[in-house]
Amino acid sequence: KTPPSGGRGAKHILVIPGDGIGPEVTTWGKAVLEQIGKDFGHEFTFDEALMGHVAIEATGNPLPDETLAKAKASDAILFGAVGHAKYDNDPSAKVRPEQGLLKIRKELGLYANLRPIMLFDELLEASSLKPEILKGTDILFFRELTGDVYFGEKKRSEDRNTASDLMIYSRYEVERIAIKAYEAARVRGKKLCSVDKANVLETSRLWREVVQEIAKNYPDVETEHMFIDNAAMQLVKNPKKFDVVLTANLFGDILTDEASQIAGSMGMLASASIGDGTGFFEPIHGSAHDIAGQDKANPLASMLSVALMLEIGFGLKEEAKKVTDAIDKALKDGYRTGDIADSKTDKSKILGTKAMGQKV
Ligand code: GGG
Repeated sequence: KTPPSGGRGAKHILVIPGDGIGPEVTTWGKAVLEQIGKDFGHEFTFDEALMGHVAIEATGNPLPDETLAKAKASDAILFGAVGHAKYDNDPSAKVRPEQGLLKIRKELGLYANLRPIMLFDELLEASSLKPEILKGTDILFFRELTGDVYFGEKKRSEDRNTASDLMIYSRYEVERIAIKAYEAARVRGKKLCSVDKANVLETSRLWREVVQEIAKNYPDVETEHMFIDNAAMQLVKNPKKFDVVLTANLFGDILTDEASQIAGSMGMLASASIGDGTGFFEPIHGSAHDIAGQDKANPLASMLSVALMLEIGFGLKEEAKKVTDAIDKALKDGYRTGDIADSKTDKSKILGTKAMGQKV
């Protein structure tokens, strides 16, 4: 979406804090938007809605109709996280927080989940990988978001001893995300790696066939096809070899958690989900109930999600850069949350969620 009058039109943002650390981190994402609004003279208006465990508790539904209606009427959505340990330990639970997230993605037609692996130089030491392997890594994942085993039919036999999740993709679903990924590759490093398991899975054979067809329209982009097991290994062995990575829902979910270790922590990775309607911006991390309400969560992924909202959602590049520059400055000044601190961090500069948000 391009904002009217040179980026000065009013934008209505729905904040869905969700569960666990979601409310703590989205507070700081929203604060970034308010500050950018003041600095650049943009008008951002806000509303809030329930999703996940908090919505189940309040209404019995992980995605209440009111939330969906508000989401459809907004210009962008800032989301925190969903999940609760209660459901993880109860496999028989029929209503689960994650159903809200999957449903809103489907309802809004958010089929492309962009997950940039941005490496701040100051965090090279915080990573589990060697700095010389990491330096210069810049990857943009395209995770397909509305297909795969997440949405295929789920079954349990009558005796409850056999279970199945249908992995299903259509040509159209692969085509539309492949085009989005190739368009991005064209203006980035002109390299695209499509990740699948075509030696075993029929869905992956369709995936590869479609990507090969789309590739013909992008002769300027170098295409590589890689099996998921090899990609998982290459990602930690030689992350610099990747530019745009295109993959399915399940593989993308797993690979990007792995890739968060390149950036130093799950608390550093933001995402943008785009497609047919309103853009949806969220950190890739979950609800982290073990640290919820303790002022320990890293708010930077939520703030970086706002940078993606500004750039991808509203076309406000300068404003987005101001956000990433402010985060870079806080890190250069030595400030860290616990998840990105290492043995060399000045202990007095290890901050809680609130203090880190204020520094930025
Ligand atoms: N902010 C991401 C989040 O809440 N993740 C929890 C979750 O269940 N995610 C499932 C998914 O991303 O497919």
